[in-house]
Amino acid sequence: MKQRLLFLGPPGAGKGTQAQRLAAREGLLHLSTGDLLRAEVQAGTPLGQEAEAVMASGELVSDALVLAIVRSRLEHHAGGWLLDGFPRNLPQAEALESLLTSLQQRIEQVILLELDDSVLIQRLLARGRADDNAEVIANRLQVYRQQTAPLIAHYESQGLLRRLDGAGSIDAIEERLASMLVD
Ligand code: B4P
Repeated sequence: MKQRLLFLGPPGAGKGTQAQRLAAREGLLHLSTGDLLRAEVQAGTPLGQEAEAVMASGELVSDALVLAIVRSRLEHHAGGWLLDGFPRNLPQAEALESLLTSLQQRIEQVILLELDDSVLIQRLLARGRADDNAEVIANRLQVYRQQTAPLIAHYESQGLLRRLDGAGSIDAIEERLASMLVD
């Protein structure tokens, strides 16, 4: 199976949910920038203090902050990994590519989780995290369309993108994903 993967998709599409399962099953490092940022907020570090208000509004945390987090994790990890929620815009994608070149690694597959807005919104409202209210969700979707969605064409042009239907039960999507990755 491919060992260096990237999960792309709108907020609430199930990136974190599926990434956690796949990484546990395949022994990959699961690197979720959302989880790492929330841990910094929880710990009250200077980085967390900077990120907190940005995350609460649904905007993206600064590229420099996120990159520093990703770099420190990937530099010390020789095995496989699964990036979840990163990159979130073209500058982050370009920075990731130069980091990987310096580490003599490369992305082997990009999985795009696709789901209708109405279902995304229902899932996020049901979760009820601090940034899961109607107004912030609408902003996160707009940020996704403007800043993150251009990555679809970016990775498609590199022949790396596979599309995964994010509708259905968590188990059903996990099965679909597993069969996609053995191809
Ligand atoms: P993230 O933590 O990445 O959150 P997300 O995109 O909203 O969630 P995800 O798609 O992983 O959904 P999940 O599986 O949890 O980002 C949060 C914030 O952090 C961003 O807004 C931004 O401010 C900041 N940030 C993160 N990365 C950044 C970066 N690189 N640069 C700058 N800023 C960054 O699923 C959602 C819910 O649906 C869960 O409750 C789950 O249980 C449920 N669910 C999942 N699959 C389901 C299914 N099949 N059926 C029913 N429910 C399902």
